[in-house]
Amino acid sequence: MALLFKSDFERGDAWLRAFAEQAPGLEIRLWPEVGRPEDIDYALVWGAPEGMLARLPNLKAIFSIGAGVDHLARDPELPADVPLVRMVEDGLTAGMTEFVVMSVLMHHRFMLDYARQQRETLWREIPQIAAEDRRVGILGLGVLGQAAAEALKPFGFPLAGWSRSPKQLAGIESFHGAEGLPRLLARSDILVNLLPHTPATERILEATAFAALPRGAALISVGRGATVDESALLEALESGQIGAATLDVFHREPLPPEHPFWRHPRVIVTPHAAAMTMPKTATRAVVENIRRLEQGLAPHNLVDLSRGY
Ligand code: NDP
Ligand code: OXD
Repeated sequence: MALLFKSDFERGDAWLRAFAEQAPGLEIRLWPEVGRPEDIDYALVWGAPEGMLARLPNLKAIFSIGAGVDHLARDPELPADVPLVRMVEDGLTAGMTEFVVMSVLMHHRFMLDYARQQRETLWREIPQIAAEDRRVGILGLGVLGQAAAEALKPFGFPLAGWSRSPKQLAGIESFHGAEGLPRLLARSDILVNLLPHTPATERILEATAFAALPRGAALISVGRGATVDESALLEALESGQIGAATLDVFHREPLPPEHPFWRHPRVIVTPHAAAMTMPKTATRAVVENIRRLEQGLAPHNLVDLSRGY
């Protein structure tokens, strides 16, 4: 059995070690050394060139190295009859949970303001706000959104989330669908965007959405850049409607050097680094799904391409 590995990241060695430990019988081929295309049973990919997967005639499944599958869904030649599996693994979930908790706390405790004050050698205490008076809203209540919400619970923030389908989650006020979005926004002093990029979420955070937030709200955007109208966000930052933002994902990545976000005093930029797939734990998830597929079972975390995630 052979698996073709293609990633943009230089972490091939870690994956090879993990597969050697966890699935010694599985032959791993590192793209572009494909060998005979008909030998490839599985593909584990990030940043695959368009048409690459269509040229593997015996593929049994495509595994995305990322939780998001927009990088694959945009391939016009993506084989529609091959199961597409997104990445759900403990290392990635832990990384995103850390990043969201860190970012929420940074905005909650005015760290951007204190950093500016330090540059100005200004010793001034900013009145603290109790967590119970700071409402956090999470767009996307899937694997990562729910994990982040659980980790935020002990701090005492009033929590709410928004999803496509209705949810009942203990301690999290849940909104869904088009009519639920403005209601979620209106009660979010800190908004966490963990939405996938699909046709339905493209630029969903635009001027009207920003206007629906409480004045001065903070935005933490870690899902996909394409879900945010960046010009509208800049305007909302200029007007003070959005008080501060942590942005990890962008329309164009790497973020071009001339982009105003880089130098905006109310913006923290990170280079799409909120969470990384961890080879050791991710290999466990892939190997378990290969075992299921070989037994004729459906894999976990199958993507529904009609929804786009
Ligand atoms: P899931 O598929 O588990 O969750 C997606 C959530 O978004 C679900 O709650 C879903 O609703 C909701 N959703 C999707 N479309 C809509 C819509 N049109 N309206 C309302 N809600 C919608 O994904 P994950 O939580 O695992 O990952 C989320 C995203 O995070 C990924 O797609 C990826 O883009 C991004 N990501 C970013 C990383 C980074 O480093 N910056 C790292 C990892 C992931 P429902 O529950 O009803 O299906
Ligand atoms: C992902 C990502 O989708 O890293 O996992 O962006």
